Amino acid sequence: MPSKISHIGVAVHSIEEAAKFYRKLGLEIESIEVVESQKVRVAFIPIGDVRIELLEPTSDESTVAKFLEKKGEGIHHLAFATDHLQDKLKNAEENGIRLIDKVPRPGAHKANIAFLHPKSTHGILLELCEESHS
Ligand code: CMX
Repeated sequence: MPSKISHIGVAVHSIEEAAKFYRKLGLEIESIEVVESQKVRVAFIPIGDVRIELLEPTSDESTVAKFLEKKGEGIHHLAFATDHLQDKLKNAEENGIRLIDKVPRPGAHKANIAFLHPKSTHGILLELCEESHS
């Protein structure tokens, strides 16, 4: 079973603008990277052993750009940390859960990730995240 919440993805127009808000609460960005395959720039803000993941689209074709256009800024996805990700995906599919990714793919922070479709999770875009321990 998933072991903890890894991070909470938040769609924003600008990481720099959003960072000003988090700084007022005493929270700082730990790292920023571009995930080319998802056409996003991501910034991680640690809070306890969870992170806020700010997601800024790098292209109009990014799924995050579409989300911002339709819904505006806000919570985009929830990520559960898990091990044995490929097995978890197989198990989820066998249990009738709709997968967006049948095979794990590289995400930020050297993690392997896969998404479950919000239509089969009661409305949340759910990411399963196999965190890197290196
Ligand atoms: N959370 C909850 N529901 C969502 C959602 C989200 N983030 N994004 C879309 N939906 C819902 C919509 O509200 C819509 O519901 P209705 O039909 O009831 O209106 C439905 O899903 C379809 O939405 P859409 O706008 O037509 O979007 P698409 O079907 O084109 O894409 C999704 C939706 C989830 C399949 C797509 O965003 C996806 O593949 N996401 C996974 C990849 C991703 O999000 N990458 C960015 C982050 C990368 C990272 O963290 O590294």
